[in-house]
Amino acid sequence: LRWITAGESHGPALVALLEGMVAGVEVTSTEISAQLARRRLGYGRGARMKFEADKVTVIGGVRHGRTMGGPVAIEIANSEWPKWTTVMSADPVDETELADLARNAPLTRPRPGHADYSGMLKYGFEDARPVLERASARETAARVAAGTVARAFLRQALGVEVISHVVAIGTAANTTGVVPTAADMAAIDESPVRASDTAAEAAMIAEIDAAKKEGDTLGGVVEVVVDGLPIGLGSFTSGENRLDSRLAAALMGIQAIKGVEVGDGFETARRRGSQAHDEMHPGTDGVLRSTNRAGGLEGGMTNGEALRVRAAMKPISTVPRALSTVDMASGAEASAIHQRSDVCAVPAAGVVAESMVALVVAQAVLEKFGGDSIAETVSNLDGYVKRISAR
Ligand code: EPS
Repeated sequence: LRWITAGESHGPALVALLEGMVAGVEVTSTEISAQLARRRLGYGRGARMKFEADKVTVIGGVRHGRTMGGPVAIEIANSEWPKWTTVMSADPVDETELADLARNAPLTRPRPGHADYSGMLKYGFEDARPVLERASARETAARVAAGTVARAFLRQALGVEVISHVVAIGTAANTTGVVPTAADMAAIDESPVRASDTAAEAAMIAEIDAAKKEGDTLGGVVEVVVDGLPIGLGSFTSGENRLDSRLAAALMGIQAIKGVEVGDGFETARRRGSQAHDEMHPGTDGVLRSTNRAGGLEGGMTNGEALRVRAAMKPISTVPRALSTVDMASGAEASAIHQRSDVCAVPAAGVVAESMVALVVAQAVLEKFGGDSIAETVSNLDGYVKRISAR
């Protein structure tokens, strides 16, 4: 399974391509739109989320609500495109018309923390526009669209749901240690910050309000959980086969993610061995564990416990209280670009992280069990499950 996206933040549309998905997975554009709607929510997002709409069209790979085995192509048209037809035109435009457009004024004051500075130098642009258009986290809409197909596959082949919750926003954190289950998802989606703990939710909202008042932005931490995966997805045989390395790469590839933890992650490093691992006991239905500090992964393979990974998002780098920078046109000290921004996009990052985890896990499932149709994948999986449970 592989995927790619194309498109710019203010372009006509984003496109997601997913290749290698088996035939027979039930998925509709309504379902994709529902996932995209989840990504747009969250307390602390900016004005653009309100006036812009994601319009989904499945371009290929699906017929009558089922995948056909070929590449799945999904277009997410941007309802704001009419305002950008000249600035973002793919074809050459009249230079004088462009020069008159305030919207096209060159962006020469790179935002610290953003791709602007290195991108301008690396690609030889005197204007940050072409950098920020593609670096923008708007692109995550396309990942969520592709991820919807992956999560439909996981639900239909394995009966598992990919869920997430916000663990921290700024210094406001959920310290309960309670890991939510699929049954908690509706309540988490109801929470304005997608928190699973009401005390933490109130503190997170207060922290967003305070940051907004002070012209500032906030980051945070999200946790993705997948319970019910078969033992043995991923492999210890080499670094790139380890499922944790693949999950980390996929999560780090999300805009603004600065850290990833598997299970108890960095906390595990502070513990002694006797307190760091998950002891095993004989059970009627296989081995039993009373803890899941490893986050469901040992030796780069799923071990039958809930998969649990966290991603840390930095505060959004378009800071209203503009940061100091250098004007790349004049070389003079300046204030960084700022027109508008979200205060916090951590709740949305949770939905994006779910999508990336769904894609990586679906890829590992297809690698292990293969098949051209979902029925074939399931039959291969059943044979394997029988074999390992006979031991
Ligand atoms: C983004 C900046 C904002 C966000 C955008 C991501 O856009 P603008 O610069 O036009 O205000 O609204 O996110 C989305 C549009 C989206 O759909 O998530 C950025 O710089 O990453």
